[in-house]
Amino acid sequence: MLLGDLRTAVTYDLPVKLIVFDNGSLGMVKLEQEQGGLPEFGTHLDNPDFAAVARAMGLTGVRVTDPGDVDEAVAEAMRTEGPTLVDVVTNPAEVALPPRPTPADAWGFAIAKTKEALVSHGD
Ligand SMILES: Cc1ncc(C[n+]2csc(CCOP(=O)(O)OP(=O)(O)O)c2C)c(N)n1
Repeated sequence: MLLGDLRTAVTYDLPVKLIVFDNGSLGMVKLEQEQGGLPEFGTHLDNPDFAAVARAMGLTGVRVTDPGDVDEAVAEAMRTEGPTLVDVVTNPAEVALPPRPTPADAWGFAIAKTKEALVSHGD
């Protein structure tokens, strides 16, 4: 979804509810790097507050940083008329696993983490 799409939802008063799973990361790319034994590189995202972005675009924006607030935030979004975005900050360590992790994936992950440890200890 692009920024302009948010405004389209406002222009046409679309009753859409958008949920952002904000893990601050190109998580899939990070996983692929790790599978291949490569240290993580360039996958961190310096994300803005997407609820604030949504508000600037005319939607209702709700930001969740505490897991205990998810239920209420979703309920609020469903109660609210018009387009609403819920920005849920998630744990980037909750990495999606490959559908069927293989020993080769595990080996790649071990190599990647070893390289990362060696680089960080070299600081
Ligand atoms: C147009 C396009 N460019 C590049 C890719 C390659 N790609 C696959 S997953 C991914 C990262 C997606 O990151 P994000 O949207 O933050 O989701 P996450 O993997 O963290 O769940 C990229 C760049 C793609 N699928 N489509």
